[in-house]
Amino acid sequence: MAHSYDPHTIEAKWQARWAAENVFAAREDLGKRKSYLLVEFPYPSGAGLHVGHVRSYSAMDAIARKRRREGQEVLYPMGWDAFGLPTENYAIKTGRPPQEITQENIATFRRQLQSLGLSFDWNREINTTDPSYYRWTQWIFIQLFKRGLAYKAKGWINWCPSCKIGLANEEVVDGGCERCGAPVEKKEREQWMLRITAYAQRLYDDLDTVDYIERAKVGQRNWIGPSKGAIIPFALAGEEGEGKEVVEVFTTRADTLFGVTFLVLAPEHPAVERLLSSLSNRDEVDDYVKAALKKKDFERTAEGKEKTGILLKGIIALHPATKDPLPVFVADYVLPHYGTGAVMGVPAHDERDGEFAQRYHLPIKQVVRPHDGSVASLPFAQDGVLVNSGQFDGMTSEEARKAIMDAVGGREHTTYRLRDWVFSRQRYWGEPIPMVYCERCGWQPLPEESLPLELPELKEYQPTEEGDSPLARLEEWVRTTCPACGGPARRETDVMPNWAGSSWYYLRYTDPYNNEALASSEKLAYWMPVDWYNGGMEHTTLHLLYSRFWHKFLYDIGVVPTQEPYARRTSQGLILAADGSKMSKSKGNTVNPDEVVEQYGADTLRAYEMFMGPFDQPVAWSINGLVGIRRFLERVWSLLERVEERQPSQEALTLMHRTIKKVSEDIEAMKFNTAIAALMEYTNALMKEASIPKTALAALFSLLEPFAPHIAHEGWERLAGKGALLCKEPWPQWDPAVLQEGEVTVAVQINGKTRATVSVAAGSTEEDIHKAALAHPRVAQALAQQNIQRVVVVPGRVVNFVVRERQ
Ligand code: ANZ
Ligand code: ZN
Repeated sequence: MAHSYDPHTIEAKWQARWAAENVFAAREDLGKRKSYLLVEFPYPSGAGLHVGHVRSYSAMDAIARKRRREGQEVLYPMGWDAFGLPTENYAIKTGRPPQEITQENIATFRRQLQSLGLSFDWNREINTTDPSYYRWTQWIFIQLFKRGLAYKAKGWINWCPSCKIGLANEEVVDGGCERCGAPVEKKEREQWMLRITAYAQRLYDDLDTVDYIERAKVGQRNWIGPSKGAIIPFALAGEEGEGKEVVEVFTTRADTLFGVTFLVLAPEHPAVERLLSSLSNRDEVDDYVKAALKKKDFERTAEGKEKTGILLKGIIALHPATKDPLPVFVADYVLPHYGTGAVMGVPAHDERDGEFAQRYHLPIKQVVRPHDGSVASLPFAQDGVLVNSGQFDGMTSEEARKAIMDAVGGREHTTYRLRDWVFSRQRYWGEPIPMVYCERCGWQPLPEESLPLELPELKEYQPTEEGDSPLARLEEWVRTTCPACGGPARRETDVMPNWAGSSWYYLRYTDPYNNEALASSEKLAYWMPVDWYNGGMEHTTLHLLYSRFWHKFLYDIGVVPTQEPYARRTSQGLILAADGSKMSKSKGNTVNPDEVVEQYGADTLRAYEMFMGPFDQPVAWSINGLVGIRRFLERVWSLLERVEERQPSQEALTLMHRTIKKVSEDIEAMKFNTAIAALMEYTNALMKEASIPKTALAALFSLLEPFAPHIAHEGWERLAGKGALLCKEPWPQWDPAVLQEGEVTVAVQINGKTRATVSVAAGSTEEDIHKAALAHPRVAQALAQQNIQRVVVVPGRVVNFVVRERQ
């Protein structure tokens, strides 16, 4: 066929035209409704673009293209989250500068994205490794520091001995390094920390104000994990009754205080080290503590794992109400960084304490019984009525929690599972932390006017043997003067983690060239918040939470106009390999988008990824599916040969309006697969016509544009005349009147007896008629107790449910 569908020519032509006319540039037009649509910017790895990126980006592109044509001012930007370990590891291996490797990878990613015809506003491209960008990342860090939200602390960090890097808790997966899988160890180190816990409650509460996919909300809530309880002081004493110190415990069950028969400290609890000298078994304790530090949290707390501990000989605790002496243990099932790192042991009501008491033959004292007076098996972990609790007997757990807390000088406290954010990496390829240390003045931020503090160039990117950043070898860079007193000082050599640049990037897109501020308040006022953010579920607890934290902080200091960065969050499902397994480079089962574009065309790839299954569900790659979409586009193309200037039939017109309605609604609901199915149905209906009415075919190209923009533009231009530009045309409207006229009434029968009538669109499929009938309340009720054996549909007339009565 002379005019056969040739995606390569068409795609190159339209990409060039869109770029030349800058058609996707976003402007701050106050007269228009704005729509800020965001997708997660990629890490430009050496592997190139993944088909998973394409799924997310094509989906948002469909929405962006539709909304522009509806008259909205759309910002749909793209950039590079380019600091990170893989590039750095590659630099170590090859000796080439990460800057250079990054530029190459970015060039590949940009070319790949542009070959897909995504309607990004390329004028706003950003790159987190560009000094003009990370200048503002450093600026934000200094603001955090000035307000006490960035601090240096010695702590036990997760340490990957193979990557030689400190890891955040969330980067430890099943006890192994998220990147290389090596078993993670504990190491004590000075680290920069960000006090995200200061925002824990707001991060939790304000989830109620945003529209996030439910599993992202649940994920964040669990991650923040607030737990309301009380802090209760226990005085420690030596053998002779001499006072030692006061240990505070965190408990959610202050009502069980009279059931406390021992006290437990985490091995890392600071009191343990202070008490060591007064213990008669200090060696034994010391050994236990050292062994505990080697274990991972999950090994210490795993359910069913035998609880171990060591009695601190020579020390007792005093029960705060009864003043009875209680034994004190260290035990590794108590974690250092939860609550206060100390627990009151209530074996009758807490499972773990119960196991521990059994193992060490400690008394078990029941102080709560069930409300109904029944005998409870221990441990009894529910609320109930107090017994054996002196003046508190007879109170409910609820009442007693407050009464007992007040009686012993306790206070209310909420503990969070969320930890402060480890913000140091002993590596090179990250933002330099703009701080210097002066013996006289302590940690001082660099003057803001001096930013950016640029990453110096190196010859060697390997961390030092001690696990310090390679920057530590640059003595002449490290040595500097104190901004406060002018005396000698040393620069911080740690760099920021790879989550830093992505914590505020969506703000920079609004004003990417600003040299006075991270973005102007006018631009921020126009564009913020992001109206719709789509990305992967794997970023729910890290990136999404970190960026919400920074945003709230920036709001507090008056930099951004909204409390939340993202009004709405959706998530695409994973694309799996053809056999349903996870795609991975090591398994060699990845699909290279370049090859698909080369073989089938960008429109086929894009439309296929939108058609492959429900957007939020995982789905396996299928060559057959891909080929099916290519055939569909060829069918659409072939319709051009039979166009005629004529009025469409009533039936074709009805179907056209029904398709406009369906596609419009489905795009906003991210039901891209059913939108494309409707376009296929419409195409098949047109195929049956002897000639194709021009308006009907124009509507098809118009509706196809969000999914397959190149063929749609080409088809449109052929119908509308040379130079016509579909993306500047208004989005088609459906006419409710046409849809009404096109309705037919169908009788709904049960075993041949008419029970109701429903009206459906003319030309509805059997399935649609079936569904409409079932949705009728009278029919639904009549069928509720029945076994449907068979459904007979006479399109446009009758639907008959053949049923057998249930026994
Ligand atoms: C006494 C008690 C009695 C407790 C009882 C529970 C039931 P959630 O709900 O997860 O916040 N706990 C406190 N700090 C701990 C730590 N650092 N390591 C391990 N366990 C710790 O759990 C709160 C409960 O976990 C606290 O309440 C404490 O045990 C324990 F019938 O105190 B409870
Ligand atoms: Zn100084």
